[in-house]
Amino acid sequence: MTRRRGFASGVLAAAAAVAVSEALAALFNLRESPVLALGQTVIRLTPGGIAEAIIGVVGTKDKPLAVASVLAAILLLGGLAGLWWSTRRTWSIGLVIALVVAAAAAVIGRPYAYGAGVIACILAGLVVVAVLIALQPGEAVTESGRREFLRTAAVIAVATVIVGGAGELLGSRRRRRQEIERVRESLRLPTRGVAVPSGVDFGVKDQPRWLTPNDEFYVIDTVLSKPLIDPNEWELRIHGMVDREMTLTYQDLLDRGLKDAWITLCCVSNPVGGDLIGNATWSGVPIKDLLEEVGVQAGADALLSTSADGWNCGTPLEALMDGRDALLALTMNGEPLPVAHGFPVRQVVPGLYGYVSATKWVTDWEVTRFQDFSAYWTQRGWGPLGPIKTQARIDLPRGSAEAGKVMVAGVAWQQQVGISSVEVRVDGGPWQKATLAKVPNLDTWVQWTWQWDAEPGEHTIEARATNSEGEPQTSKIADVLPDGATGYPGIRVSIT
Ligand SMILES: Nc1nc2c(c(=O)[nH]1)N[C@H]1C(S)=C(S)[C@@H](COP(=O)(O)O)O[C@H]1N2
Ligand SMILES: [Mo]
Repeated sequence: MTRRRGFASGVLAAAAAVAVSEALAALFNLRESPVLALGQTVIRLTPGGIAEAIIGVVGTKDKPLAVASVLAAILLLGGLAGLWWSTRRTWSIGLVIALVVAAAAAVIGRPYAYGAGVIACILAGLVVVAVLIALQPGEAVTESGRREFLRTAAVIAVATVIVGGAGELLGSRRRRRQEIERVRESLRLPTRGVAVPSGVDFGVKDQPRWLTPNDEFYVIDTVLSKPLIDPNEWELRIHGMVDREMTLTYQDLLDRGLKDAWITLCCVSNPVGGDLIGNATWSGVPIKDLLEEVGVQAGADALLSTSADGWNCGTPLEALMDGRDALLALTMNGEPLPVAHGFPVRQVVPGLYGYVSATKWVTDWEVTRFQDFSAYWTQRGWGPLGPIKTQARIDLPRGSAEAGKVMVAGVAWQQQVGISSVEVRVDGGPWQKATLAKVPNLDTWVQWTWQWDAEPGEHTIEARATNSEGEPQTSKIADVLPDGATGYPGIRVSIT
């Protein structure tokens, strides 16, 4: 095996691996292929100054450039693995494993992490090894060996193109997505939009805004591919312990009129200090009105809602009918729901974690009893009821700051109950009252700030919220499983 052939076989192996991972990404309908995840990670890890310099040169071509650099790096490293294959087999395999691990880490590090993405990375690694074995069977350099090499290489190159092309064709889902996106964008729904009430946002630089933009809103669900539902075909079937079964269309909902509400939605998997929480304006039909229309029968205590993808959850009827803004929502921040957030219709129920209430792409309602079913997450050990716990988060400062006046800022929430105060303490010292911003109702998070006279050194800052019933959040540390994390949020800051 010549060095040139060794290198070429590695480049080809890497190209085949990329084609396979792209095709798998299309097959699994991944939001991002491993190559894209790597590209995004490269962008994220590029120091701000360098990124700015690059953008200064290439302008908005920085994203394609990042992807192209990742591809070039993969092919080059593949070449290296090919070069080493016959002489330094362990190095070669180590390099392939390192690449697979890096790609898998990039996939996992992205907000839309899917197990299938990791599988694609591993299969891509196996493809590299398989191609290297095929191209470097280990015979001496002979003229017939050269011909054999070229023949195998040609077959693999053709296979690579076919697999890559198949990935493109599998992209039929992409067309469907574009189609649904067009329908979605053409909808004009009566909604208040993104109006922000006055006094709710301090406007502190670098603090997340009180109203979370749709494209920054966390996305949590179990689907490998988001359901693509045409609102004209959408239906919600309501049945079970009801007096009159009913099937609703999108137009039926519009005809009933939409109600707007600001509601903070939180994931039970949000760790203390985490960002699986967001606040938006939702508009939809009150769930209570619909349940009253169908007539809930005596003895029922749960609404079992199921989405187009088969996920389900049980919500206490009490929470849906006690008059809170529990909505069958059509819009989010003044737009039709984004596909990732449940287009065309989802539920939003203030005061409950999403896993027991916020069914996206909802298509079926069964009025029933908790004792008669076990829903997706409760089958997996999560609590059946899922009320929101009192919690605070510290957003600022991040990492380090200069001595002197330092702005400590964050949010606190307990939807349906409300927050009456937030306190902050430094290095375990006395609790000090933070200033709260306004809130329009009990259902959103509240921003808080506290001016800190920071002295040089390493410090720990903690916060705790007290709810409107005078109950402070517990200091007891609990894991997210089974029904939500507790404990004071804390950050380490180095003051210079
Ligand atoms: N169909 C469906 N709906 C779902 C889920 C899901 O996995 N599938 N996850 C729930 C969970 S756990 C949460 S926290 C919220 C998240 O909503 P978001 O992705 O719009 O932020 O959706 C809920 N609705
Ligand atoms: Mo969640």
